[in-house]
Amino acid sequence: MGVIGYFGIIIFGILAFMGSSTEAQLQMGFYAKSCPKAEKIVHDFVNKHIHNAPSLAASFIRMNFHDCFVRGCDASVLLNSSSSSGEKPEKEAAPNLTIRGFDFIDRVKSLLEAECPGVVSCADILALVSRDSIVATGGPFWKVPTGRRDGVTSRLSDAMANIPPFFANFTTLQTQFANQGLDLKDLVLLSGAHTIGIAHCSSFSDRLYNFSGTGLPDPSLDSEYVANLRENKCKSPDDNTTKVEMDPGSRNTFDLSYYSLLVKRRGLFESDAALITDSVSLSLINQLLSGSVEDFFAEFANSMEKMIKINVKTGTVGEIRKHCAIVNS
Ligand code: HEM
Ligand SMILES: *[C@@H]1O[C@H](CO)[C@@H](O)[C@H](O)[C@H]1NC(C)=O
Ligand SMILES: *[C@@H]1O[C@H](CO)[C@@H](O)[C@H](O)[C@H]1NC(C)=O
Ligand SMILES: *[C@@H]1O[C@H](CO)[C@@H](O)[C@H](O)[C@H]1NC(C)=O
Ligand SMILES: *[C@@H]1O[C@H](CO)[C@@H](O)[C@H](O)[C@H]1NC(C)=O
Ligand SMILES: CC(=O)N[C@H]1CO[C@H](CO)[C@@H](O)[C@@H]1O
Repeated sequence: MGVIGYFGIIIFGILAFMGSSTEAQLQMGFYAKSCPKAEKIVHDFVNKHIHNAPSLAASFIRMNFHDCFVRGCDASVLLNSSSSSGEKPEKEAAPNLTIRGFDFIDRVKSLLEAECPGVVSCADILALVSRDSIVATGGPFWKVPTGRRDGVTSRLSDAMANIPPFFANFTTLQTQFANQGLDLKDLVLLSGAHTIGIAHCSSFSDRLYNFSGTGLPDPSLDSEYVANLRENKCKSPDDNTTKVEMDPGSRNTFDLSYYSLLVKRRGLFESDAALITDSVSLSLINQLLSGSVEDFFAEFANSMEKMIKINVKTGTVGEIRKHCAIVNS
């Protein structure tokens, strides 16, 4: 064997050593040995029950987003209260006010605890339920490698600091995504999830009635749309109960219409409208609009696959919760 051969072996050895000594990573089918039916149990439950309440798919993908943006994808969003501090949990942060479906996650968890106690994390369950429910309701598929472990802390203040508010401008959005290792393209694509689901008037009524304290509507929101929403939906500035489709007419369909609305100045939140205030972002939107839904799905999947890896806890970090709403004692 020549010198190069020996070097090759040494380098290979070093790489192999580094590979085994670095922290455990997520992998496809992490539970293949420890709980072989885990992913099928989740998939079957979702497919059996999501059709009774298809609007939950929107809530689950949003829950997944909120989870990953706060302390990494560690199911902290599911906790009722923090074990370590007297502080309120993420769930009670204003942006979380309207997340639904916690009981659905709890039911999946109890099936998995019955099958293989203490094995499947709530963080993985949430990531799988989010993906499976979107697919079951006609949306894009993305890969969900597993092996996440659950966190033991959930703080309202972390949620407030990391989840972009509905009034975020472009700079804030870009910064908050960059803080999570996500770029402008991810911002534009993941915001595309607003093609499904609903919002409460309180998330945008300042744009209809009193924008920035001017006493007038937001001039960047299409005036016909403003009139329509004021007449038919959010009839008073302090209505905080009425729900509005974010993508009227196709709130259940994962499609490109969110982006069509944006360029018609009909994005519902300031954060949606902000995406056409930047030229690079606007050109990404126009590119999406000139492509097919399949192209959008593929790009969306890439960004989701990045999002669901944010700061994951693996190996021996964290725990496998017994109940998704409470840390193990
Ligand atoms: C870019 C920053 C984002 C902001 C400022 C934002 C803000 C909001 C707000 C204010 C609501 C309505 C809450 C309500 O009034 O009930 C909402 C709903 C929703 N968001 Fe976002 N969001 C953002 C990004 C995302 C991302 C990344 C996803 C998922 C990948 C997502 C998925 C959803 C979905 C599906 C709904 C509808 C929920 C339902 O129907 O229950 N959002 N978002
Ligand atoms: C968590 O809180 C919710 C609502 O406050 C409650 O319904 C649920 O029973 C709690 N779960 C646990 C396990 O304590
Ligand atoms: C965006 O919002 C942030 C935080 O509210 C603010 O500090 C900043 O000046 C705003 N940027 C622009 C360009 O309006
Ligand atoms: C609009 O908001 C400003 C500042 O919050 C407030 O002083 C003013 O009274 C509001 N105007 C109306 C018409 O509600
Ligand atoms: C909703 O509005 C009502 C009446 O304006 C108010 O009493 C209530 O506290 C509001 N709820 C929230 C969650 O802001
Ligand atoms: C149900 C819930 O989580 N409510 C809380 C949401 O956030 C608001 C404002 O921060 C709190 O006042 C609610 O108690």
